[in-house]
Amino acid sequence: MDDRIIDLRSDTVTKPSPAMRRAMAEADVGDDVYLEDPTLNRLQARAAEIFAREAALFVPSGSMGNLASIMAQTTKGQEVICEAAGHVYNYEMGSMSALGGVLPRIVPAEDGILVWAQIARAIREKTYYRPQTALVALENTHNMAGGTVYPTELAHEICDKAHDAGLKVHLDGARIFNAAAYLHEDVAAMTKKFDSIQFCLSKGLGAPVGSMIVGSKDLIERCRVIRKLLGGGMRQAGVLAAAGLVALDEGPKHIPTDHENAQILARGLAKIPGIQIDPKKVQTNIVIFSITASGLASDRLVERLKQRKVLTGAVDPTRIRVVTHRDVSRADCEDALRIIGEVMGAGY
Ligand code: TLP
Repeated sequence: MDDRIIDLRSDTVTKPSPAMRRAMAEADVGDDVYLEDPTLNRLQARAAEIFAREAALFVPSGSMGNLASIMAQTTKGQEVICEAAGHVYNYEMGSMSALGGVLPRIVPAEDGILVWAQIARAIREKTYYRPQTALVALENTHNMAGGTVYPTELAHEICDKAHDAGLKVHLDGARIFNAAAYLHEDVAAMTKKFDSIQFCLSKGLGAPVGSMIVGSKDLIERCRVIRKLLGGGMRQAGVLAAAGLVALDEGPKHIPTDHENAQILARGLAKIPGIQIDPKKVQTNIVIFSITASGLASDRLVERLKQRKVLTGAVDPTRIRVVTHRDVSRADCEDALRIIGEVMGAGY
């Protein structure tokens, strides 16, 4: 093995591909605050087309995409039902409360996958003295549950019943293309009942920056105003959109390989003494394993692995996350397994 670093911390770490770099260098640009960036307009039109929706909006990050979608569909003092380990609740700085003035109402679910009965129990009764439930936010794939996928029927059922109860439904689809690859389904059909969808260009699809919100024209116009309010109005963003267009085109083709590599990692990890993981539960590109039986602390193992040029992430004191993406190969995953085995065996 050469000296290269195997970066398994996240699928956010990918570098732009040569095709992206070329497209970025050659992009036609204009000022998007005047709606005049032709490349950004093309990206938004393309995203809307892929999801079979009226409109789409480019935002700098998944966090802003989630927040703008939430703010566009709630008013202050209302509640948003979300899964207890969900990204929107745990990793977005409490922005829905800090900036949106709404409360997360969290519900724990097995493998991060909520079912309607759990959501129904968390809906507030309609009285004037209680906060009112406005929105349900689902996450597909579910990051901290280890990249788990919502069965489409279940997602549809939740949307239908939420709508019947007068609620909107937002999808944090940061990795919706990973879910689509796992299910062999189309993202438009999978997400057709959601009121708003946020997906990331900068994760499995490999773009350097950016996320998209997709939905109705009316939702997107409200999100555009909120994006500006949050400081996310961009100027010649076509250089980023150019990479996003390439990501939409070539990204989904790479995802099945990322999933195969995650399986290689999961099966290999399961054989290392002191590690617990059920490879059958790994559906996409995220592998979370426990090292409880080894008696080691995650931070320490992460540090030792870093010294051996394998980058991983500690989820908590006993669990570690590794994520596959287009910049790690099968050989990299095999090398990483060997190194993890050696480091664990050395009893660090
Ligand atoms: N996730 C990041 C970290 O923040 C944990 C990662 O490395 O996985 N929704 C989901 C499901 C996400 O996993 C993330 C990022 C976001 C939203 C936010 O996207 P960004 O980082 O673009 O704000």
